[in-house]
Amino acid sequence: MLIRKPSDIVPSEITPRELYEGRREFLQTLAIGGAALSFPALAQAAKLPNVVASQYKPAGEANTPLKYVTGYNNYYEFSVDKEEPASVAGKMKTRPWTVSIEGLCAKPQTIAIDDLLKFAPLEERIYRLRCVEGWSMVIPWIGFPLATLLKRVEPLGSAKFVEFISVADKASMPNLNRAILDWPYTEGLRLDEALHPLTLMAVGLYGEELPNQNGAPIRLVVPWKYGFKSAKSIVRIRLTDKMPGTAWNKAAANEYGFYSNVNPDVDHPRWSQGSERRIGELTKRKTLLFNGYNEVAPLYAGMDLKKNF
Ligand SMILES: Nc1nc2c(c(=O)[nH]1)N[C@H]1C(S)=C(S)[C@@H](COP(=O)(O)O)O[C@H]1N2
Ligand SMILES: [Mo]
Repeated sequence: MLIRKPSDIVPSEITPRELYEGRREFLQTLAIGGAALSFPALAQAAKLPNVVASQYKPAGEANTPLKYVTGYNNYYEFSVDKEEPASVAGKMKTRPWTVSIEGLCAKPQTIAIDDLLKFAPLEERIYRLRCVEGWSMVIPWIGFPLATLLKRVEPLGSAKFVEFISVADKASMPNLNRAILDWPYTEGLRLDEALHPLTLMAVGLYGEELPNQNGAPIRLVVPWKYGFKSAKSIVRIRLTDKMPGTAWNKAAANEYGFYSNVNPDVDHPRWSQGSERRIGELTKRKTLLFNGYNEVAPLYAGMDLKKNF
């Protein structure tokens, strides 16, 4: 088994293959319609009933076509290639599945996924997802606010942060044998960020249950932060009094901070954050502070966002 220190991770493993190989035609191909890419046929997914229509929709921006949303993914437990998760992730079993919510709360509990699906009215919310690598999508998610779930366990006054822990399923995830990240994949939010109404527990997209490669059966979506904050296939949520370590921060602290708010003025050491390419489009667009979700600005009042990146 290959165990390496984070400092041994070579950029080729954390840079999209199409970029370091200089496949410049790649995104163009995506824009033209994916002719050169073989997107696998979609597995039969269950339609989610009684979904409330969205009040959340970026004005004047088209949804990213389903084949890109489900065919171009970051899911490192399965592959560091973006086209592979679609065909590899199908092996992961998402039933039975439970999520335990524990730590500094009065009523810790473990909830089965099928109860979570009925747990709160499901709403469609169309959010931008901005990856730190410089691409973005507009995705019609289906889910419920994380706040609904957190309020149910009654966080204690001492709880200040929330840690999210993804599944580490050796049977289906080939990369768990490689020290690419410190598995299981973990992420974290400050409690007030976690309680913000924009923070969503997503259980579906485009009207159906989440495909495995997008984080089935339940994943986080934090639309004003870089995509990696939105942990997939969550099994455990922990309330804590200390800022939790996160998988990417442990791998490269100078590249991935705890906050990771989308910010065009704070560049990543290897990627400019000033602009982004919407998957499926040819011209780049300017990246917006907080990914355009200005309503979260009060969460960071008085904070130096260059230091707290
Ligand atoms: N468990 C887990 N969650 C993860 C990742 C991952 O590799 N493993 N990748 C992150 C990154 S870098 C991004 S950009 C988004 C991509 O979500 P999508 O494939 O649904 O677009 O998932 C995030 N959540
Ligand atoms: Mo990402």
